[in-house]
Amino acid sequence: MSKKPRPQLFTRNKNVKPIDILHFGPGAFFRAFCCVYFQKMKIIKPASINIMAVSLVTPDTVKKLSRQGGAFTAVEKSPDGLAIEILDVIQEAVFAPSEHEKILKTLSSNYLKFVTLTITEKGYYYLTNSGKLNLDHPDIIHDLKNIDRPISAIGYIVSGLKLRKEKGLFPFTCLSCDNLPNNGSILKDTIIQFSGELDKELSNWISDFGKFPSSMIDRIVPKVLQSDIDAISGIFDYSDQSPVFHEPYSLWVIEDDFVDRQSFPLEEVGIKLVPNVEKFEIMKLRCLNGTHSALAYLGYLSGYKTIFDTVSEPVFQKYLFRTWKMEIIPSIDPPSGFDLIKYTDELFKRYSNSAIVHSTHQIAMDGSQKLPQRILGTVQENLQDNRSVALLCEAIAAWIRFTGGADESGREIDVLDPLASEFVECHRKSKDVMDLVDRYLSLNQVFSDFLKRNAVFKSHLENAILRQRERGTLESLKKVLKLE
Ligand code: CS2
Repeated sequence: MSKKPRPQLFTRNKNVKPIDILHFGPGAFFRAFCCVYFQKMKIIKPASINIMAVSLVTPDTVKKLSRQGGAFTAVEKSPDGLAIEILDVIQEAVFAPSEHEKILKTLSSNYLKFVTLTITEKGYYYLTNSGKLNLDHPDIIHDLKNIDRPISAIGYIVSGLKLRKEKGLFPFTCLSCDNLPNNGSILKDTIIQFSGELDKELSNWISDFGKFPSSMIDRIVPKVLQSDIDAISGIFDYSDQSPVFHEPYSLWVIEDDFVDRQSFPLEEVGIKLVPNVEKFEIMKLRCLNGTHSALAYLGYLSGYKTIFDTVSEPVFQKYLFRTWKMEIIPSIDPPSGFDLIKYTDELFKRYSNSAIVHSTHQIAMDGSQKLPQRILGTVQENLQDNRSVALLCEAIAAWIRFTGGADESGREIDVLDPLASEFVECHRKSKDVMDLVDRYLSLNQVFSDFLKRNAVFKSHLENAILRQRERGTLESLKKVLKLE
């Protein structure tokens, strides 16, 4: 343990300072990743890191953080032990439905420099197939009608920018920290489309003066369980109801494109600023998130609860290394200075961290939002360039089976996904495996026109589903990997 905690932070009376960063989505990832960097910045520039953390969906984290004056413990876990740090950069945590006026006031304040977001893929309301904002989504319909009382992050940002324009202020920088390729451009496009529906002049102003740098974020942060909180309570000499747990590794790469960059010592705290982040994002999304999702579906169906358990099985180790070598690495043009073999060897070490309990079920959620950028883009390029796709198709087949809602012993799976009811329909109505694959391929949100029409892709999926059903997932993989 590297640090002795200082319990007075949890009860301190804060001198309220103007908010300079407003964050949407104060879940574990934000707190175990962004806040660790912000804490380091605060040491360099004590006056300038005061965060308002806004939860749009649930009040739980806000309640817990508020009771602790915004402070919480970040616990780094490695097989060698724990390292503990208390982070106190959150000045105020608010639950949006009960504090919308306060949020809009902060968004339109002269002091605010940054709006950061970890709202997960579905929080952007964009259609993966077309890149367009989903104007039919009930939240977007609501916000377009009630821009002074929004419910989505997109609605809040546009409402805040509108107020700033009226006051004659500059926009703030909007920094997306979600696992999407070109997350800054996606955010910008959705904001421009949304504001264009309201007022063309506003959307032109945002387009001219707004800044939406893309970023690549990387740290494994599992969901916090009550059992984790209980397990560590014995080692603190204070009570923390809202700790977060993370691995030692961390990398944050941001495009150097800000409204006001001087305010924050970004590079001094280890953030990499680059002219274009795309190569970093593609490398990370395909090598890390792609195999995370593959291991999540294949591992879950084979009875493994965590990534560590899954990669401890030699068949999955073979699957992982062969998938990287044959199907993922050949599709990537890495950022300069990155060796993809070393990079994936390091990923394997990170997955093998026995102290990190990262559940396959957690990673499996929201697959309809994740697969396009994690796996399907790689498969499409491989098909176009005549490379192998068999191993990644095993993972897509496992996703189709997983989202059917029952595991190999017939136990129910809790499928968490915006398309969950569509998946149930696909399985319920399908006559046979060919029909099932056709029904999945017709999900416009997930599959590109190229993949829908590709016969090789379709037959790989059908064969993989049939084989996995007949032999079980693990035995099926052995066959594909020629291990039997
Ligand atoms: C994971 C990611 O939950 C998931 O879908 O793949 O959260 C992953 O742990 C991070 O992107 C690692 O940087």
